Amino acid sequence: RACNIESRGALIVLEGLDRCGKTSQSSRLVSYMEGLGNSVELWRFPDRTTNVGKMISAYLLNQSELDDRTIHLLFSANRWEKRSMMETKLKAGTTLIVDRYSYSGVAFSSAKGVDLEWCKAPEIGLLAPDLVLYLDMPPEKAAERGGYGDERYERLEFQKKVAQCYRILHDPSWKMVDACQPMEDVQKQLQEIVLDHVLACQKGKPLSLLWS
Ligand code: Z5A
Repeated sequence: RACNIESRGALIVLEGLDRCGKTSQSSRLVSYMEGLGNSVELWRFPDRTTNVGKMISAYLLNQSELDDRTIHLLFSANRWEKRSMMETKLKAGTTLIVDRYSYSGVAFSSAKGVDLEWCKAPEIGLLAPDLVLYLDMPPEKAAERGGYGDERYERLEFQKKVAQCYRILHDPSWKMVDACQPMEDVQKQLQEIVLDHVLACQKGKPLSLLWS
């Protein structure tokens, strides 16, 4: 299903393991796009500022315990509560660079053993990204970067399982970028990839929906 619209912003998602450089590269991409005169915003999931986001944040900080499916649905709800704003911004011509999205949701929950199809179900009907940039990096290398903090999931063994789940989710349209390269090299490759996609959206590529 697709809703036909004219020129619009692009929905660009960065995914990858903890410490692969998503946050650094997302903000660099935003600066780059702004420098070219584009209307662009940096978004991230979880959005810890909402009420749902605050519950997620407490869970990640190990300040609360939640059943695996319950926290999965909260992560999904956190995307649903931003969905209409996302659509409005895109239709108004703003490109969104999004640090983590539904793929993180599915990869992290299925890494705990929750059925993958069950994990995908609540994401169906969210807006599909125009581009997924996967910052590819072995979990061992990622763990060496600045070390892990105290948040839940920041453990090597778990990150290895997450990497396997990302491999299952991966589809040929994803752009894989070697995240072990120096920051500037990764940045350059990302810049080259995004422009074509932004142009396609400006030319009227329709919005589509996830996993439907
Ligand atoms: N989660 C979930 O379970 N379900 C969901 O639906 C969603 C998320 C959306 C949120 O973490 C946690 O929630 C996350 C997934 C789960 N758990 N884990 N793991 P978050 O989003 O708040 O945190 P994060 O995404 O893991 O961010 P991060 O730890 O900050 O990693 P990053 O953004 O990928 O990397 P970075 O901050 O840009 O860089 C990390 C360090 O590496 C930093 O010191 C950089 O200077 C350095 N760095 C970056 N790039 C390079 C290069 N190229 N060379 C050398 N050093 C570099």
